[in-house]
Parts: sequence; structure tokens; C-alpha cells
Amino acid sequence: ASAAAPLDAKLFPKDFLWGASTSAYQIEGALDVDGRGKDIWDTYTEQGRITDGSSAKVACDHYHRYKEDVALMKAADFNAYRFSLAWPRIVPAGTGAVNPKGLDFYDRLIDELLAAGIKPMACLYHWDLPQPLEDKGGWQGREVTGPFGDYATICAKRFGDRVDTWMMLNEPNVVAIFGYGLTDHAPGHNLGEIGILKALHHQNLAQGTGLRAIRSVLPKATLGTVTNVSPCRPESDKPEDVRAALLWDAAWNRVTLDGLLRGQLPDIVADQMRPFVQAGDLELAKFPVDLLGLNYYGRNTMKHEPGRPFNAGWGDPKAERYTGMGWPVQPDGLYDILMELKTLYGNPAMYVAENGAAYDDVVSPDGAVHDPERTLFIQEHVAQVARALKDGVNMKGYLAWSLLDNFEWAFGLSKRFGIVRVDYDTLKRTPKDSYKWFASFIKQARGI
Ligand code: GBH
Repeated sequence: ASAAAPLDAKLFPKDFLWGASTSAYQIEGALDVDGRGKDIWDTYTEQGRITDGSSAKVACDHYHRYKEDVALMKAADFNAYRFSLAWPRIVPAGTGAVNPKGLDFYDRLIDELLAAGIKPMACLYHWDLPQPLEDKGGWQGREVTGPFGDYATICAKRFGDRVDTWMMLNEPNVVAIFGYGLTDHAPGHNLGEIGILKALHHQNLAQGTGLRAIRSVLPKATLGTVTNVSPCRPESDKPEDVRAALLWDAAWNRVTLDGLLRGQLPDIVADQMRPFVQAGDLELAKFPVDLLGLNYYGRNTMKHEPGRPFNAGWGDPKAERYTGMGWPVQPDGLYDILMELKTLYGNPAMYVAENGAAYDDVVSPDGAVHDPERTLFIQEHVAQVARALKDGVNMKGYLAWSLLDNFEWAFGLSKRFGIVRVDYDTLKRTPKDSYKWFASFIKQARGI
């Protein structure tokens, strides 16, 4: 049973950040427009690996409809919005020539957000690695690090007069585990434990490089990164399950956070990592971030499963509810991981950068979308953030995933995470009940 927490808008400071997150590849569409280069998700799609056979070619057509989308955020009184800049739009080959039309699009978007009173929180990399960089080994090698730093500098110089909050990567753990270990995400490799750990380490180096690049352009900016956090617990107290959970905790949470916040390798995987960790790497990975973005979807309940990376399999036989992805609904896991991070890392400033759920929404005859399960999901997680705040966790904001139904990676257009529905035939946006509830809650919390 989960620990329910009260939900009272008065529990939040007036300057708390409220809004939603999106990512470029999932919403923009316009993949062949204005000089954008090819990325690893284009390739993964061409390989026929999207389960519903769809693609992100149009997606929400946000590239052309961003004004309408910003208006939806404004109408809900968001004071923050996290989006990603598309590396292949800005530096189409990953390195070398810059694409002015790519930069222009983000100029328009940022100006629109500022005019609406919404803080733009820019994330540099939400999984859209330029294909030429993957062809050189992608996150398996350290060669990506330099180009990432150059791209960060380009963005800081161009947008730094208007964007004050910069996040480096989205979920390096998910990229490493699903992209290089389990094959479910682009580039779709199965390179085992060492492949996962390499991808984690090289992303740590990119984070350190990008953070320093931006700091040197923007001395006062708020800098951080975004990772997926989850309490990793064993399914039973059998020693092999306990060990699987500890190893998974290292791969999921610790390699990224110990690298960034402490400049350390977790003991349990240090021997596996040492062969590719070079002198100076741990110093480069470490950076005094101003703000840490956390994506939370649920707990990782681990059991021993030989033949899997780190001998770990997922299972959660005890969950009471599941989302439309089949993921367990575990709001109190958010509280638990926030308390864990507070203790382990000295209570850094943190915000929920993503939290939400897919459900099979139905459009009512009157055109409304009643999504009580998604509304409850958001309410329960916001309540756990309030609980953590009360217990001293340094929480700065809560952003829902996602503003719009969008291209859900390998599941294509078949899974809907939006608080706003997108009709993929007409591209019409329809705010769901969850959006309406969230808007009314934000009003109360901000004292509007
Ligand atoms: C995020 O990743 C992404 O940042 C975002 O782009 C994406 O659209 C969104 O979430 C929704 O998926 O099978 O019960 O063990 C989420 C990463 C990894 C979270 C797999 C859930 C499996 C849960 N996800 N994890 S379970």
C-alpha cells in the first residue's frame, strides 16, 4: 500500500516552478525541414523498430504550431516549461557547420515563451544524437564529448541573453541502459554491462564538458542536468535479489549522480569501469550544479535473472495499479528517492522535470477527454513532492510529462502521455480534464 499524502496548494512556495516538459523529437515533426540533419531515431524508425509503424515525421507539428502550444501553457498559468533543443537541427552533422534556420526556430519559441511569462528551461540533449556521431561510435566512445561541448557553446551564445536555465542531458541512464544494453531505444544495441557503463561514463564526460562550456559563456546561469531516478529495491531478501538491486541502483542512479556530484565511481561497478576511465575523467565529470532535474515514473523492483545485464529483471507483483504502459503507479517512491538524494548528496536544489502517465484516453461525444486516472496520478505525485518539501527536501518545481500527446519513442504515436490531446489526423489540440485540474491547482499554488 502506498503512503497517501495530503494535497494542499498552500504547501508550496509562491515562486515554485509549475509547468510541463516536452522534447524536440517527440513533438516538433518537420524532420526534413529547414536543413535538419539525420539522427539515431530517424535510423531506428527506418529500421522498422517502432511498434505501431508510425514515425515522428509530423508528430504534433509543434515546429509550425508552437504559438498555439505556448498559448495553452499560458492559459494554464505555467511559469516554467522544459523543452529540448535539437542538436541535429542546430549542428546537422553533429560537428562542423551550424544551421541558421535551426537556431531561428528556437529564437521564435523562446521569444514566445518569454512574452507569455514562462521561464524557458532548455535541455541540450533529449536522445536525438546526430547520426554521423553514432557512426563514430556514439556514446560508446569519448569522441562525442568535444562536439557536445561545441554545440553547448553555440546554444549558450545564441540564446543565453534570454535563457537562464540550462540542462545538459535527459536521462543518461535510460539512454545507456535501453539504447546500448536492452535495445528498446535507439541506437538499439545489445552491448551488455560494459556497453551500458561506457555509455554512462561518456555521458558523464559530456555533462561535465557542456556545463563548463556554458558556465564560461554565462557565469550567472542556472546549470544542471536531468536524470531518471528510481528507488531500486529487491523483490525479496534473497541475497541474489539484494545484489541485483544494488547493481541496478548503481547503473540507474549512482553512476550518473556520483559522477556529477562527487566525481566518484560507485564501488560496486568501479572495477568494471576502470579500464575505460582515464586520468582526469572523474574531475571533468564533477560539477557544482545549481539545479538537478529528476524524472520519476516509478520504482525499480529487482529480482535475480541470469543472462540479463547485472543479473537483474524487473518485477512488481505487488503493485495495486498500473498505467497504460503497464508501469506500476507508486507515488510514494518519489518521496523515497527524494529523501535518499537529500541524504546522499547534501540536499541539492532539485525539481521534478518529468512525471506523468499514459492511458488509453477516450474522446467523449461532446469532445471532452475525461482522464481521471491521469489526473489522480499527477495529484498523488504532487502530494508526495509536498510531503518531501515538508521534510526539508530542497524542491524547486514540478513539471508534468507531457504537455501534449506525442511520439512515445519505440511505441510511436500509440501511447498518450499528454495533458492535452493531439488528434494526429487534424493536429487539433484538446485540453484534457487533467490539464484543467492542473491549471486550477497552479492558480491556487501561485496565488493567482
Ligand atoms: C521518459 O523516459 C523520457 O524522458 C520521455 O521522453 C518519455 O516520453 C517519457 O519518459 C515516457 O516514457 O517497466 O515498470 O519497470 C522514461 C524512461 C524507462 C521509465 C522504463 C519507465 C520502465 C518501468 N522509462 N521504465 S517498468
